[in-house]
Amino acid sequence: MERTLVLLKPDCVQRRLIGRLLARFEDKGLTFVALKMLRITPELAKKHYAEHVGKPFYPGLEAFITSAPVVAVAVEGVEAIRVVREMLGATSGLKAAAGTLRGDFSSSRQMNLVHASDGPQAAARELDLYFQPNEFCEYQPLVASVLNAADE
Ligand code: FUP
Repeated sequence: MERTLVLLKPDCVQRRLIGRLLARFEDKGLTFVALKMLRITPELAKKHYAEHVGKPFYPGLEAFITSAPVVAVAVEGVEAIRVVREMLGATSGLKAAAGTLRGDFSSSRQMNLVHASDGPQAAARELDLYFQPNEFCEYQPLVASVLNAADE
């Protein structure tokens, strides 16, 4: 089992796509174990996008990510980090394959609707940025026995 951070970005919230995008993760069989709406501050943006601070596109990226609320979700599942990244598609909605979230709903590199952690280290760091330890809800999904074989 892995946990990864999914962020539904301001364009997703503004376009009323929260429900449709969250449904895709549930349809896949992934489990939400924490979920909140929040407004990202410039300080949090600099932590989240630490690797991009200082790049030419960063000021625009920060203005965008702080422009409206986001929805942060801790998503759990077998190989969830890779599976979720593949569900998103390539960074730019113009290049993302049809069938992916960005490929189906976005035509932009910046306004690409959704973020997901790109590896185990990023997942741990990003989940810690958005959630306190006591905000994770532990429960046994009753559908688990029909989503995966016992040895998967
Ligand atoms: P991803 O891992 O797919 O979220 O993409 P990156 O970490 O490469 O980029 C982070 C965010 O910066 C993306 F949502 C898109 C945005 N970005 C730009 O707005 N302009 C650029 O030139 C590159 C990235």
